[in-house]
Amino acid sequence: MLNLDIARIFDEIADILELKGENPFRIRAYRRAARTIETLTQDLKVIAERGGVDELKKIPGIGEGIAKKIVEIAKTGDCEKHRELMREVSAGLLELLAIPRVGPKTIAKVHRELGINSVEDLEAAAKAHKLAELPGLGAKAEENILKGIEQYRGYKGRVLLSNALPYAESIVNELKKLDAVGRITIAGSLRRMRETIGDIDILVVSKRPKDVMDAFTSLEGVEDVLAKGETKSAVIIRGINADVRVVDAASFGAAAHYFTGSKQHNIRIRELSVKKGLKINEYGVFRGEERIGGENEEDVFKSVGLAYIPPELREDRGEVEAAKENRIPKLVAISDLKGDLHVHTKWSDGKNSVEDMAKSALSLGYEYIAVADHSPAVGIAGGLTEDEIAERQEEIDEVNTNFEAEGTQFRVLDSVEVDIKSDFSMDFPDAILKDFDVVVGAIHTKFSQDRETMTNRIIGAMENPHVDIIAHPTGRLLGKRDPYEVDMEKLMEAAKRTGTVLELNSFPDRLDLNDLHCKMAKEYGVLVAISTDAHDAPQMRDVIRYGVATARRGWLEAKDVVNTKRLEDMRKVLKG
Ligand code: DGT
Ligand code: CA
Ligand code: CA
Repeated sequence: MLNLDIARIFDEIADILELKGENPFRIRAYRRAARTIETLTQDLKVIAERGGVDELKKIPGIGEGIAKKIVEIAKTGDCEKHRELMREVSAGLLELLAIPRVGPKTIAKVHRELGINSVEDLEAAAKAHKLAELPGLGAKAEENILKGIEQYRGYKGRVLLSNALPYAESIVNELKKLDAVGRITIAGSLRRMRETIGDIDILVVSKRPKDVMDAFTSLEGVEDVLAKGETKSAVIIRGINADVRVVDAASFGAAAHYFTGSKQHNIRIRELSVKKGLKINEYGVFRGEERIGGENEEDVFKSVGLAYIPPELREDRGEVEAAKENRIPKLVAISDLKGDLHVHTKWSDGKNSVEDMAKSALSLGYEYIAVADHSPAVGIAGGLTEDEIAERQEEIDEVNTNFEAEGTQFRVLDSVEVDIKSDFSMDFPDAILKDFDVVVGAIHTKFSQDRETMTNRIIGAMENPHVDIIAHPTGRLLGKRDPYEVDMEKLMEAAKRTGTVLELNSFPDRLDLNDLHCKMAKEYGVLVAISTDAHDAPQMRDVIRYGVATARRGWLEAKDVVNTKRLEDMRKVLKG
């Protein structure tokens, strides 16, 4: 039982309560608990077994009722409340909740009024214009719902990288405990760190494949065994498909290469091998009948005259040509980062104080953070007023003075995530913006403006002499919200011209800039800031890997990333 499983149960409870139109406060309590649990560093099951309800209640965001349920889940794998609610709704109805743009209130309404129970029902009703007749819904809503269904189908069956990677890592850790398991690796899109994952692929070297198959198909969390063979099995584990294949030690590298893909990359490698009179497949590299390599992945690349290509680049986006000419970039790594230029604190919608965030950053080996709390326009996020800026400044100064006094090289930069308003103005006047160390501009409203307007709105912000960084430049939320329309080429040109940095927001459902945009930024000579947008200290640590992975998929090296620079060098490349 992982923390994520417990969070999933509470989210499902909240979903069903929403469908039933129950008390919003109760719903919010479950959601809050789920969010807290997701980012917790300790294992909840361990806490529940050791300290029970009393110790659980000490965790902020977890009250008596939730704590009792955690104890129950830790003991039995589920709780009665969840089972009871799951009995009340059909699977089809629950599935409707996953459609972007359609909220639980709407679903409850169409279910009650029209007996809609599935995605297919909803689509048919929208197409027959039956929804538009319901109170509170209209033609526009109907159009929106159809768009949402289309988006949903596009993502269906795929999960966010962050939802698959921790599970895959825990499968690997479990299997590693077996004597029968030798080398083991994650393969597939997960090893390439794509932003969404179709299924988990794992390769294992073992002389006793049966032991591996037995262990894998009976792991905790396995919901269904789809296939169990001598060397290959497939299961559904915590809602995600996962494959494990056992291979010989002599084939491990060739298999790792083949099953890491991508398919397009593999095809290119196969073409090269044919030209050299070789055969490359998942079993090895062969000249005629003779195996000339395959134990290590390097064998595959070497045999066709290529330098090693890191998994993140294997998308047939120029990596084969680069490897031929020995110009594979030295990709940026988490250890290159010297700071985080977008975090929140209690002063807006964050959970931790300035000092907590700073200490946490220090423990990650950083030298600076920019506390970019929201500006007032983002009212629900507790935007900073002018008075609060001054009060917050005192706290920042005190934290910095304390670090200096103890000889710690660390600096909190005073910063703001200032709203770029739909009328193109900034949410703070220049007279205020000029005093911040770092200004992060961001769009939070009116995503529906047309492409030209949106492009000019962002370029306008870049032309402001105080705006250093543009946060999450396309506004997308994977699986929930499409990016707004922008002319990315024009944004890149303007960023280059104005010396504005573009953010790669590391939140797993944002990853914005995406991989292709990062590659574009590099080609334009635009610097990227890999930031977390963390709203609490654990997030700062947990989500950065997804941002760095995306930067690597975008070919970025340390020199392309502004927050790999030491403080003084970083400040020199920001405006002013
Ligand atoms: P996913 O699971 O949809 O996120 O994407 P992948 O890339 O993990 O794809 P998957 O799981 O279907 O297959 C894993 C790898 O196996 C894939 O990246 C490349 C390799 N592979 C699978 N089918 C083929 C194929 O028909 N031809 C070639 N050359 N390689 C294949
Ligand atoms: Ca896969
Ligand atoms: Ca697969």
